[in-house]
Amino acid sequence: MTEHILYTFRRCPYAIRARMALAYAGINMELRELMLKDKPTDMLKHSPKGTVPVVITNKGKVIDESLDVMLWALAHNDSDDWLQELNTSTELIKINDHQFKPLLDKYKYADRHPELTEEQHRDNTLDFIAKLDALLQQNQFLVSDTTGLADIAIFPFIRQYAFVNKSWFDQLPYQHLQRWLNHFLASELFAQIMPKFNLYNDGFRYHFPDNQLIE
Ligand SMILES: N[C@@H](CCC(=O)N[C@@H](CS)C(=O)NCC(=O)O)C(=O)O
Repeated sequence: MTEHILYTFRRCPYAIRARMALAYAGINMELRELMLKDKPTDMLKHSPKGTVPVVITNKGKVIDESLDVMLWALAHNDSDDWLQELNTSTELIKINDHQFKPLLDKYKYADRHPELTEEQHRDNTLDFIAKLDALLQQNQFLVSDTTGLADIAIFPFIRQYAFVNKSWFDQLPYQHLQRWLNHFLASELFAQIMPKFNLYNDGFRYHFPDNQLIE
């Protein structure tokens, strides 16, 4: 049987959330690593919008939005109930993707947005950061005391945010968010989906989630 195919880029937060859900669900796939400036033509043929992640199922269905990839994975297997409190989670993810992410990009690439200083761009992110910390003060994770969809969908963006200036992030008065970030950074699931893969355009393909090179 043909395998499902995953086009991915290691550091992309959307691709990270998708790989975490796919690995958690234990879905076997063929992983194809790419660089954004050199996208495989066969990926673009299936998904001309040219963003990662892209999944092509063994039935030929194209899934090219990261949240849809996560939901597809969890529909196969969700043994720890990541789909709990789905409406609350989806609302939080929407804020992350549509409000926080643009502010994160402006902070991360402040030199491209000289209308404000880096500190001013950073200040604009703090409402969401404080909101997450407040949620994590109430529960161990964002919507309950166990990991859910929102945690995995948002974690890669907070990781990116924290590492813009890690020493600044670490001294923020947001210890719940720091604890939560550290939990996922140290998790086996994150380690499992972050090895460095050679590029599909250089002829390399891998089994996922066991990360074995396909000979
Ligand atoms: N809404 C999309 C966004 C995905 C996205 O923007 N991914 C970035 C990489 S992190 C991308 O592929 N950008 C295309 C490019 O830079 O050429 C999703 O959730 O999958």
